[in-house]
Amino acid sequence: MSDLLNAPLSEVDPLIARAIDDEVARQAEGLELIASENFVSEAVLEAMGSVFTNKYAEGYPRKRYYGGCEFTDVVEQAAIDRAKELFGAEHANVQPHSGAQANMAVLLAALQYGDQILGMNLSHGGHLTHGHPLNFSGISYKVADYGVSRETEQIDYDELQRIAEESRPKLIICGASAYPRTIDFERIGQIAASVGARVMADIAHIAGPIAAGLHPSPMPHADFVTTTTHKTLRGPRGGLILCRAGAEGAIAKEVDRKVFPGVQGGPLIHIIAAKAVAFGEALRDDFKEYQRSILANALTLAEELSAQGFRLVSGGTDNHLVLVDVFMGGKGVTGKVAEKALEAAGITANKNTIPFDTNKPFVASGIRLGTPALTTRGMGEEEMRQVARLIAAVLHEPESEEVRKRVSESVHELSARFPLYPNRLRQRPPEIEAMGAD
Ligand code: DSN
Repeated sequence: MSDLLNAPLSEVDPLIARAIDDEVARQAEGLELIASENFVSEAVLEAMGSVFTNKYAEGYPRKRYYGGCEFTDVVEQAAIDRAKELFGAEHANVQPHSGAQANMAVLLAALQYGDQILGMNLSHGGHLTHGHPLNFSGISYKVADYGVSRETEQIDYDELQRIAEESRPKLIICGASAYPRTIDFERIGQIAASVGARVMADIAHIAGPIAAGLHPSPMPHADFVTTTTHKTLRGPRGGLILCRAGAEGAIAKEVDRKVFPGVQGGPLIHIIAAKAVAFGEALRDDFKEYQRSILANALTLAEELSAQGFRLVSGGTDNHLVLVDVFMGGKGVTGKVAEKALEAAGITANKNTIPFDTNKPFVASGIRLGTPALTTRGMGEEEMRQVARLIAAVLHEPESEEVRKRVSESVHELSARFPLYPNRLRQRPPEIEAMGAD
């Protein structure tokens, strides 16, 4: 075992070592436009790969069920303090393994089984955990849903008020995974107050712009704020809950209890270490500049796609993502075809339903494009115009091998100008390299 303990991955498990190397190459050589993805720093990767993965630490700093938590407490307390500072929150729980578990803990803290909730419809940009019938949220609670207006394809707040009055929810869930416009958290807070509901704002997609002060914060208007940490926030894959402490810390305690022991056991301290590093990075001045560039890039991408003849859902974007109607009532291609054709040319995006979609979710009429990852690589508005033209070339002739080849070459040239993880790329030992690409 001692030999195994100290041997490199390439010797212990060549299959996995090679898959990791191939993934480094895929990320570096392609164009990543999935709106919920990003590239973390080497520092975040280092913290994630640290020996904290070995540690059990049920409980919270200074109140653990296991010994040996001295340094674990340093890490978790730093993550908590930095998250609070970043979002101006009274309380932070940094233990949720994912956004879904953060949401589950909040629903358990705020509701009784069978209570009425009101969430945004998934096909209008919401999220599974906001009340979808196949998700715990839809299984455990009575659900009413709201969406966007047919004309503007933006949230219809008057209609939301009407549905809230009709359904009398205990909790209104706002936030979205495919909504390109600013969310009026203040208005949602007013609607909730008018019907005696509480608010959970899931800011997974827009946590970065909010932290940078470039999107209005839900903190003054929501009882609970949840987010993932790996999207615009550019941290490790995980979740976070923010809330008021409440009288004598009662709300904070209830949330903490619902995370552990409510829905989770031992926290992932290596991930919490990486969250602390990412929150520290987000507190730096250059993070604001990064978020500004994400938004400017999304705007440019949207303008150029529009110039290339595509219809943008809601007419444009205020945030990091663009929802493109590639089907255009049958004149174009489905989202499914678009996703596959783009992938074959080295451009990664995901098919997405659009509001009032006539295609099924696995086919979909749209694609969702986001700029956080390419912006991390240092690409700017000129590159976004080029990316939009490459996307248009593929989608105008999705079956053409020649177009695909030409676009692939441009993708490689463009990605090579903005290196990603250069110290990880192609560092395979000769015997792994000899296994070839197939
Ligand atoms: N899967 C995430 C996204 O892509 O937006 C949401 O959970």
